[in-house]
Amino acid sequence: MSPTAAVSAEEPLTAHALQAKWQKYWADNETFRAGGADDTRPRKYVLAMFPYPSGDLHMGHAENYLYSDIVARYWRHRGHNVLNPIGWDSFGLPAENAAIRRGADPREWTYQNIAQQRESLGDYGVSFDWSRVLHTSDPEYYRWNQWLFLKLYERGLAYRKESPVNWCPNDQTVLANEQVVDGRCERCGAEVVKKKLTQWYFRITEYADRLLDDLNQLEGSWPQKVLQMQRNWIGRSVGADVDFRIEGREGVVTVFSTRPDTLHGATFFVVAPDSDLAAELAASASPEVRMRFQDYLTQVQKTSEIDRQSTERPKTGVFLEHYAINPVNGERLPIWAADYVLADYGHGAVMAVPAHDQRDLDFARAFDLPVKVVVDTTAPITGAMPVIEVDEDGVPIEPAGTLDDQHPATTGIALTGEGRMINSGELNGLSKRNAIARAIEQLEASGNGRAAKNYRLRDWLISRQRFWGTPIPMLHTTDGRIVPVPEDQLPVRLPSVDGLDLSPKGSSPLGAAEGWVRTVDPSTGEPALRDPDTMDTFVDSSWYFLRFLSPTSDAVAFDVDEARRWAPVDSYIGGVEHAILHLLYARFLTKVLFDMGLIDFTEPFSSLINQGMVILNGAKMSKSKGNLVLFQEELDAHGADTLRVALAFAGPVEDDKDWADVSTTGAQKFLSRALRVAQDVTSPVGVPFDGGDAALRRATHRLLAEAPGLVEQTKFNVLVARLMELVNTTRKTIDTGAGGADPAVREAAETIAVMLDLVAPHTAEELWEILGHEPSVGLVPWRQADPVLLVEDTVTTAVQVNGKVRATLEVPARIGDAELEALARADERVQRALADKEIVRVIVRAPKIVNFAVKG
Ligand code: ANZ
Repeated sequence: MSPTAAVSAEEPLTAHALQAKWQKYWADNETFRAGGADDTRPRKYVLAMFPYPSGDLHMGHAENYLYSDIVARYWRHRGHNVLNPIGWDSFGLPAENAAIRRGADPREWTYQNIAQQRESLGDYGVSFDWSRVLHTSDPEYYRWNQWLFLKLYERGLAYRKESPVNWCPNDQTVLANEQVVDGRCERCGAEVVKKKLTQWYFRITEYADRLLDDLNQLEGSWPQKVLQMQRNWIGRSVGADVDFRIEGREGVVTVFSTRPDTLHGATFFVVAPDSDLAAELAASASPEVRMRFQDYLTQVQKTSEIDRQSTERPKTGVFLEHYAINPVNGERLPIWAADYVLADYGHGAVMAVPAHDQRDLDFARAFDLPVKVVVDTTAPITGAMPVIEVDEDGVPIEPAGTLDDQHPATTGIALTGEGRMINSGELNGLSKRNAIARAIEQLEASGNGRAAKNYRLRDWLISRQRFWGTPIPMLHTTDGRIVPVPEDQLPVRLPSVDGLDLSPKGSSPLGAAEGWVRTVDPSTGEPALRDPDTMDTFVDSSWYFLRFLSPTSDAVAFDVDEARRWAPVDSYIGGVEHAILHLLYARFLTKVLFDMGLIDFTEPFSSLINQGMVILNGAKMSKSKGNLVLFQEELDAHGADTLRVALAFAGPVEDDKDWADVSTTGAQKFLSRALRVAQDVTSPVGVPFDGGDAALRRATHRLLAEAPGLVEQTKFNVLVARLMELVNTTRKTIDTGAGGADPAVREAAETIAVMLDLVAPHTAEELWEILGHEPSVGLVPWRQADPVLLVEDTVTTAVQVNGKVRATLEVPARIGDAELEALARADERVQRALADKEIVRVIVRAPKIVNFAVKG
């Protein structure tokens, strides 16, 4: 063909022309715009975690937005009014760091990247409602972060305190505990140190119980692994606070213990070396101990929390020459400073019970401290009758040994199991569980303690000393008061970056924006300074799903009626890297908004889908390794539909997918085959389907019946496999059966077009048009399977015993060998024929024959 020849009508469109054609149609017709308040269809809110605009999209995004698109498209076909919005999580350090490197404005970098990502997502054919786009770095959005902050402040849930914080010396910023991985900054890898600073916090700990208990609502709808990670992160422990006096000191020192039953077994007392108490006690010790303590403290401050808790490290510590008095028996317990006790958990001090706690035992053995057993774990605890266990020959099994054999001081293994109390006064004879309850009663009665709970969860540190974030809407007056910016003065906009030095230096660059930071206290007219810190970007993403419901409102953060209609999110889709923080914060804010009476639900995401990663040759892709597969490049090379089919087919949603094993060629062939099938249909639109090829009709209806379950259980790869099968079966019928005129062929081709829309929407629209229909296929309802066509064909099987037919059975034509054998064995006539005989061999040839060879 000459290069100047016009494209003929028969020549198939290239993938890119197909994309352009249908994307224009969708945009012009706003095909995927969510229906408004008057839309009576049931609603579904489908949301993929919104992207951070750092450079190009990668293959992880390709996967994420494909899966959410499959779910969104599916519900439209099922007659739902679907909301599937997109926005950008566009504040944060990478923009600021890029701006520092290039001396540019973080805004430019951010909004350029957003434009590029937006184009890629458009090219990919995702059915977003493009009328609702939001960017968290727009003042129209972050204004509501500030509003939320003020609401939390009013409720006592936002507060300021001085405390040791995680400090990244490289990024010169504070990090939340969650952003410290193995003692290093999650972002840059620098070793994190502790620094005392005054910071803003959200009081998430006040919601700890609800955050934990409400996870039960999500059982079965969230991945088990994520539920467990949330539970561990909150880390509720139940036990008692016990008050100890210290000899020669006023007042009491409280310890938290999950095992108040073991109080009589306490043989020493440990305080965190970096606690105020340790410093106080060391100060009144001998000069030698004071020095030893100082050296030890210096060493401890360099040790990460993870290492401090490691059971592998030898135990270290310093005796502080002081004694605590055990409130239950008056015993003197030597007080040690040791790093396995953490300053900011419980009360930063423990009663050490080496017989029943492994850490205490390791310490006791290292420093030769006494070990006193108070729970006999060899004693039976089930009732008065000892249970004698016997082995399979009826010989009694030797008891596990006596307490002497198992003494922790000799074995080095703490006794942590069930047992009966000994050496514990009134508690003697009780089981561990009853003894815990009894010990708490005694502590409460004597005034020496009380029931208590403890959480691993800490309050959420939200202030950052950086530019590219939401300014905290608070003012500092000259007389030292802190006052909120009145709501009607929001947003507090970020100043221009001109003239500001953004490089990290330990205080916020905003503090140097003279014209911005100097203002007046609106209630007095006196001069005041703005708080120069900005908010952690996790604040932005903790409520964005609500903003999508009324993204342009300048009257409210979100419209409460819209929230009643749409929220909570029905399906939330994203990577498991957000299993803890983002989800926990969104859950927290949701509960706060519920308490404010603004929403009527307490969990933001009714179901959660976590996708696996896209890796390359077994390795995680990363810029630094230079093994990145770029989304836009793949899109340019293969076209959206091929890429989408290849990814959907690559494996189960939650599994990692190795791009090296993904076949775009296979995907592309499948799509061409589907197109040819549609082109070969010659029957007219509207032809009645009954009377066509029966086998093909059954295949079509089997898929109609099976597909909803496959999508709802996120088995997208199986759905693609089934579609491939149906395309092949249809091809065969065209080639060998009644040809393209058979109505069953049209029925199959139309079914393929409508289902293919989930994974390959451009091709599906084209199929639908070729088949003579009006667009959009994306809104065509999925047909119901005809039950009559689901009844399987049956055949007659002969069941023989030594070659003689003993029974005949009607069985499904597609039965497997094992199933058929089981049916044969269950038949009464066969059982009679087999009675008392030994079966030596069974030959099964499903679905026709079963033969039992027997002896005797
Ligand atoms: C006495 C005892 C006896 C304990 C026993 C355990 C077993 P979880 O379950 O993690 O909450 N503990 C308390 N505060 C601590 C701190 N700041 N740093 C390190 N350890 C601390 O652990 C609670 C238990 O950890 C508490 O119960 C306390 O030791 C210790 F047989 O008290 B236990």
